[in-house]
Amino acid sequence: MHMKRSCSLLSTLCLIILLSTILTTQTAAQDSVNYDESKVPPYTLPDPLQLSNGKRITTAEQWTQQQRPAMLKLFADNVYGRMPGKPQHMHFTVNSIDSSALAGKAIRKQVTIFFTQESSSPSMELLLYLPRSAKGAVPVFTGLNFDGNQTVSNDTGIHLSTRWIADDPEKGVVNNRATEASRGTSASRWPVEEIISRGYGLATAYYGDLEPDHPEGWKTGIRTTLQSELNIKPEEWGAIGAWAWGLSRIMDYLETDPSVNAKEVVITGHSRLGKAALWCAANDTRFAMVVSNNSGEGGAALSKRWFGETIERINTVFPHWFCPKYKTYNGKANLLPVDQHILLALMAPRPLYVASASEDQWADPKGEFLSAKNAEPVYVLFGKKGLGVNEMPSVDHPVGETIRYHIRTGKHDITLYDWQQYMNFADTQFNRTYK
Ligand code: GTR
Repeated sequence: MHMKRSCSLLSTLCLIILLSTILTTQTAAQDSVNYDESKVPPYTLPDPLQLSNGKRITTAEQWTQQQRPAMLKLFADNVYGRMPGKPQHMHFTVNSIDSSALAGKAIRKQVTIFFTQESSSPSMELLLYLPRSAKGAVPVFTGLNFDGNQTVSNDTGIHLSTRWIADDPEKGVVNNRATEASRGTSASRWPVEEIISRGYGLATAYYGDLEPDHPEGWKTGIRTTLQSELNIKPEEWGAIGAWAWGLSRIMDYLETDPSVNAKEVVITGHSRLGKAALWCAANDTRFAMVVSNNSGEGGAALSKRWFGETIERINTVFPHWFCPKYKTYNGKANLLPVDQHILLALMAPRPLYVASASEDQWADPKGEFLSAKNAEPVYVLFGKKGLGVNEMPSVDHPVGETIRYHIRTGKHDITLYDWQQYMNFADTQFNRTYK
């Protein structure tokens, strides 16, 4: 009797231990981050050339007419949410022009992009530098910045952002507001003088003008303030969608500025803003060239490859970035009908540069390379060559023709080295002669 009781007690205990082990292993498997190449399990990537009826496309026309819209919709439905169009009554106000900025080398314009016809309406502040010596309209690099326009240069003529910015006293952001001390704090990421001296313009805006980057940010950002204007509910898209949408509004302005060659605008972005740049360029083919700098998970990196950041981690730490449906793929990347190589393929046939950094394992450099590699078949439809190599190049050795890739030595960042490669690539693509 006694024996029997202790036996059943023992088996209950065993069962409890077994169950809790299963549970913790499961949570650990989903939560854990893998940095070991030998532990990457096999995965299957969806074929960008395969139609939903199983047939394969073989021409650029089929891609453009059928497959491209279908793929774009899969990303909207499952990853980033719906992308609304241009608001009907947008308008621009040029607030200041300085024709001898940066020691006389540049023209600096500051423009408010109003999203409705009201001048009290939601808006974003655009900072535009143009080379003063330019003879005609110039090609322009554009991208959002993390901490306000005044952080990109020590140029004291830049208006201080008045919006909410994540606190960072060391970078001059106190009580969520920019102070004078914030000027130039991101200058290493924006080599304005170098860009200007190579004959390019630079257009940038603070991403928080569109949506402050925190889980409650949507309440004060455009997903709320423009919901009736754009006819979209806040939960139909995410913060990355809102930032991407803002990049298209920058293009709307650039198209109106005669100093800008709107046919040669390069969209760029670092990290989360690289994700936004890719999603924008997938939707908006007015951008002539696309640059993804260390954009990682939800950007250039493959999601189905278990290495570095995962869908579950990104959705947990940044619940506001993607559409709600994306959370259903937490721990289930294999069920996603797309992967990020198809997002990269949506850039075709436009020149695309994907860049990683050797110490940025979180963003999975190899996953970014493989994603670029697997976008190639779509470029081939257009008669364009992609990377031209099958293995990752060594550090600081850019490769590729219409799709280019490098892995830079160093940390998660955007540096002068990165910018130089992007400008070299743009020179080639736009037939410019600077050397
Ligand atoms: C990280 C995030 C990455 C990347 C990065 C950044 O914390 O996990 O996906 O977006 O932030 O934007 O700097």
